[in-house]
Amino acid sequence: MAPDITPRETDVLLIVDVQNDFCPGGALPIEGGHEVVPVINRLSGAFDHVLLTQDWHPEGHSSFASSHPGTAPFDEIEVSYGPQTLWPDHCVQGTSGAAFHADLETAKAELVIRKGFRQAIDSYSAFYENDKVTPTGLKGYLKERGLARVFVTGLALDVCVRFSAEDAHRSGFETLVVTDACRGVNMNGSNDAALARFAELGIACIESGRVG
Ligand code: VGL
Ligand code: ZN
Repeated sequence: MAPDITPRETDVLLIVDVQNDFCPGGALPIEGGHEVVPVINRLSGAFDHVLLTQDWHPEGHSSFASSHPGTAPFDEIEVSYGPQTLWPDHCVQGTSGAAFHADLETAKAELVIRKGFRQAIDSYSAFYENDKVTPTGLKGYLKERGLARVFVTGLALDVCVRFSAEDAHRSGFETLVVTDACRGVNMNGSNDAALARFAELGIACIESGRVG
């Protein structure tokens, strides 16, 4: 496919959670998670602005099933801000599982947004924590710098990529998801549900080959 989208000075590549724990062999492995790395590395070269997110939980985080006796990973519980899926312990601060995939090119990144570091609240989105109101500061960063269009990539398509793309859209940024630069957990059709929601909201889904 010949590239027909040339990144502008006001575009950002947002790379969500390309961390060891989300790749095969990690604590919360996503099938083919590592396959996004070369796709994202090529895209990074085409953008002036590259931003990373890093899932970054304290030990015993409230999103871990191990913190809730009688539950198992992938159960859903009700918490103060609504339903919360419980996960295996993952991306614990300072561990190798929380590190970026070794082949991910991170040197160009201008900003790393860490999220999920508050004990009592999970944070899927790069913009807002799971209560939908506690900001990470990313919206202000983008607005203040005049960055207007966000290309979202990374892991997981149906969790942190989905929430980040929806919040980018609702925060007033033109939002595109680069589908072959993402992989999902895909529980009960959640990949398709994410794509359907993108279509509903007018979030474009594109192939990485269009960017160059
Ligand atoms: C994620 C589940 C739990 C993600 C983070 O990065 O998509 N998924 N924490
Ligand atoms: Zn997490």
